Amino acid sequence: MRKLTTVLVAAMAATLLPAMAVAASDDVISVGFAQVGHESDWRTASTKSCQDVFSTENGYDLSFVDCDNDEAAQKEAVRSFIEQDVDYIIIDPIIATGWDTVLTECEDAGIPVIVIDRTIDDSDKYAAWVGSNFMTEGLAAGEWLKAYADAQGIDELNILTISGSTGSSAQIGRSDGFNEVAEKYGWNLLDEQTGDFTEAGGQEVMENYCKSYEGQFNVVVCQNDNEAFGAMTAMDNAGVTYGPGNDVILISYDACTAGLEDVKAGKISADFECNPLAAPFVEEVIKTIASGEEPEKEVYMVEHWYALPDQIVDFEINGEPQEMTEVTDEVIEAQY
Ligand code: GYE
Repeated sequence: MRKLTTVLVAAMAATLLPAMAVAASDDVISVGFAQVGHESDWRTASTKSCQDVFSTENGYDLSFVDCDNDEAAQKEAVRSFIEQDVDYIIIDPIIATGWDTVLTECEDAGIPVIVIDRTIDDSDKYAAWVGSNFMTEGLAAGEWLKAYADAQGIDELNILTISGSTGSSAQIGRSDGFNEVAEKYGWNLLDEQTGDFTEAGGQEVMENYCKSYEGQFNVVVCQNDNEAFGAMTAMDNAGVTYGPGNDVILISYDACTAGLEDVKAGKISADFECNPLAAPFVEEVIKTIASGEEPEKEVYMVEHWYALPDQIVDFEINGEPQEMTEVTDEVIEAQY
């Protein structure tokens, strides 16, 4: 771990002896990152964010493990970081529960754990969490749908959901938030099956939906953009039209670049952002811990709700007015 004295000595050495290499090996901060997998554009951006911030040039030694959506492999990865005696462990938990034992092992080893993105719901033995409010995302999608359907004069909503990986906090929050709104307004929730946050999963579920619910649905909610890409392929093949003015209102989450391109193209009706660029905030947490202070336990990412002008409507979440962002080429250009 980088110690203040080491830093000062290194700085002095740099001034006095510029020709000497000053980066002693104990200056390097070792970080183990147990990543969920590589299932989506969101995930690719999250991985890149961590690799960019925790780079060798920035003074880090990053052990990165892609856990390929396998909970057991993820716990193994964390235990291997304990074996390596890394300075910090970052976990993006595949599922929200079952963590207390391994977090206790981290605590016993004296290694601070920083949780990113998805939450751990059955243990608080970690230093900090940096991520998104998935419940808010679900509520936003629901309340937007209410305001949009009202504006369009659509009074019957028959909804199919393609959910994310079952038991992940992203899935739980988005489902709970959206379904709470659906119950409040008495919408017809026809079905909810998992597409595991992948394009192939989204396509497969939508192919089945197109057969089982032919002519019976007018809303499809995909819990991430990659599922929406797959769902669109399935609807194209089944002759179902989607997007503003068509058979189906298509709602998505993440708002990655390709997702926003589909909003701009009039395919996705509204896209609710989830921001994957958490690593700079994680670095702040590490610096706070290294300086001997206690970090904020929860840090929330800032997120936007995206649509084209005709789909931008006023709505509130628990009495709080929400702003929507128009998708333009500049917005797409700047997105992850
Ligand atoms: O929405 C999805 C990814 O955990 C918020 O996981 C993340 C989700 C994201 O695979 O695209």
